[in-house]
This record gives sequence, C-alpha cells and structure tokens, in this order.
Amino acid sequence: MKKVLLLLAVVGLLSTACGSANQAETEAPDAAAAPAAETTEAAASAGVAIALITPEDASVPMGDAELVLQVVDPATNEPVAVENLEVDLSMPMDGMDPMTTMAVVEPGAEAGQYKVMTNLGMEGMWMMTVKSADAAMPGEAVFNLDVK
Ligand SMILES: [Cu+2]
Repeated sequence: MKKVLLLLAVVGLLSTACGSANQAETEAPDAAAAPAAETTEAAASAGVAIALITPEDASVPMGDAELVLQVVDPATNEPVAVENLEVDLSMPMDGMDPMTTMAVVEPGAEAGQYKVMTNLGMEGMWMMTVKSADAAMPGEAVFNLDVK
C-alpha cells in the first residue's frame, strides 16, 4: 500500500512540473519584450547623454538622410564635444542578417552637435546605435528610427 501511494505522489509531482514548464514557456515572450523598452533609459544614464535633436520625432524619409545628434555632459548639463562618435545603423530582418548602411559623422554647427549623413534604403524601423569612443567621456545610446 505504501508503494502505491509513493507512485501516485511521483506522478503528481511530474504533472505539476510539466504544467509549470508550459507556463514558463508562454510567459517567455513577455519577458523578452520588456528589456527592449528599458534599453533607451539604461543607455541614457551611462556616461555622456546622447540625444537625437533632428528629426525630433525620429521619423525619417527613406533615402538620403541627415540627422543631428547632441552630446551632453550630465555633470554640467552642457553640450560637450567628444573625441570620436561612432554611429551604427541596422535594420533587423526576419530570417536574415540585419541590413546595415553607411554613416558619415561630422561635427555639427554647435559644440557637442554631430551631423550623421546616411542613406536608409528600406522603409521600417531602423536601429541607430551611437557610441562615444572617447575614453574620458564614454556613453552609448540607441535610437529607433521610423523610416517612411
Ligand atoms: Cu530591411
């Protein structure tokens, strides 16, 4: 009699484990989506602050584009020039490697501003990663560009 009870207990444990495994699987997409929304906040708090000032709404027409970035020193809240600003543009593609494009970065009209000249050849959401490679003033920010 003891053996039968033990067996029943084991079966009960197995089905519970199976049930919770299924639950974990259905919750996974939500958990994966959450960190993406936090990315911009996390990036903004590390090192220099990098903002996209043109276009303000991050909406860019397809083709040749000129964007303006501004780098701000969080200690003084003033624009600051950094030695080297790296800009990487890519578009995630279903079942393919991400699409990339060229980006030429030049100092802009005012201190701490940088012009980004690029060509976005496809409509949709592009991801622009901007990184200050200045050892004294590091910083990184990610922007989602809506290309129309
Ligand atoms: Cu694409």
